[in-house]
Amino acid sequence: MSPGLVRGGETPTPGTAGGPDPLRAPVRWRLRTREVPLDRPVVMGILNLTPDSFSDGGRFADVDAQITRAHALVEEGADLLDVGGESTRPGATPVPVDEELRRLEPFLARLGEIPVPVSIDTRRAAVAERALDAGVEIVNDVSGLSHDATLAGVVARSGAALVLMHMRGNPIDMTEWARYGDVVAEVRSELAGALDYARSAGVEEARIVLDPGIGFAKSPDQSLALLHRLDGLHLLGRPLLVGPSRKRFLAGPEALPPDQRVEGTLAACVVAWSRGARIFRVHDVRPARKALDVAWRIDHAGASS
Ligand code: HH2
Repeated sequence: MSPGLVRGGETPTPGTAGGPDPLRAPVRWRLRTREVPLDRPVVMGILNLTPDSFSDGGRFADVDAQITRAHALVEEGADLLDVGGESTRPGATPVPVDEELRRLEPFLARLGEIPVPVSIDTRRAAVAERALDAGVEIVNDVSGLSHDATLAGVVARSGAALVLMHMRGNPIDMTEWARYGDVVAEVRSELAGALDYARSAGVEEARIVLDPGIGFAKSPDQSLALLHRLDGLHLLGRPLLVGPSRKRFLAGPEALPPDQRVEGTLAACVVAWSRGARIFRVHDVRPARKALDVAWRIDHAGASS
């Protein structure tokens, strides 16, 4: 058995998972103080306050540059921002919690200047607590509550929204865990376990969205297969977030570097939208906004003609 998200949840049947099928029914995502409608694509802009993130590490070292970047992402069309102080790329060395907090603190102290809801990308309860004190609305845990046993309680007590992402192992060893018989069925079952665990810890279901964890304990082919069969995750009855942005599965035979994976990111987002994903975590907000808005207009063409 693999470590990580392996609580072995049951796969619910449609209509019994509590909540409408996000592929068919417009739903809303309940954050801490407001709700986000999910009938249109929701773009979550990435702001990594790290020296070593695989795509944007080290770009925004001082707090003025971070705040300027946050405003630029909002101006480009981000509905939400996801802020992180620890890289979780394959092979990344974990940072001590004090260092993660130190990286985030100047930005969190100025959180009130950010006009959209902010998510904290962390696996740690202490970091989530500080970010929640500062006013974040969402906790985005790439470990799906498997890293820190106290994080679920922190989320439940705060009334924050929660992104439960699928991974196995940890960033150092996760590539070894990329072994699946049926990647969609196994991701679904393991996410179902994480969802049960979050609910039993007191996190309200309406606040939870699920994420297949593109590139986390997934080979490039497994990431492609998950996007291809993304609708297989709707049985869980919760909205889906995807984070394909600039990831390795987009490198293709040309081995494109991260900054040349923007077009691939857009293709992945649009396909994911058409298979029912509703929230898109991206570095390149402006093109993602444009592409997803066109996808939405195509979906709704004919209604008024
Ligand atoms: N991907 C990354 C980080 N956080 N969160 C969710 N919910 N889904 C994802 O796919 C996801 C995530 C990795 O990307 P990035 O933040 O750009 O890189 P790094 O981990 O190197 O900071």
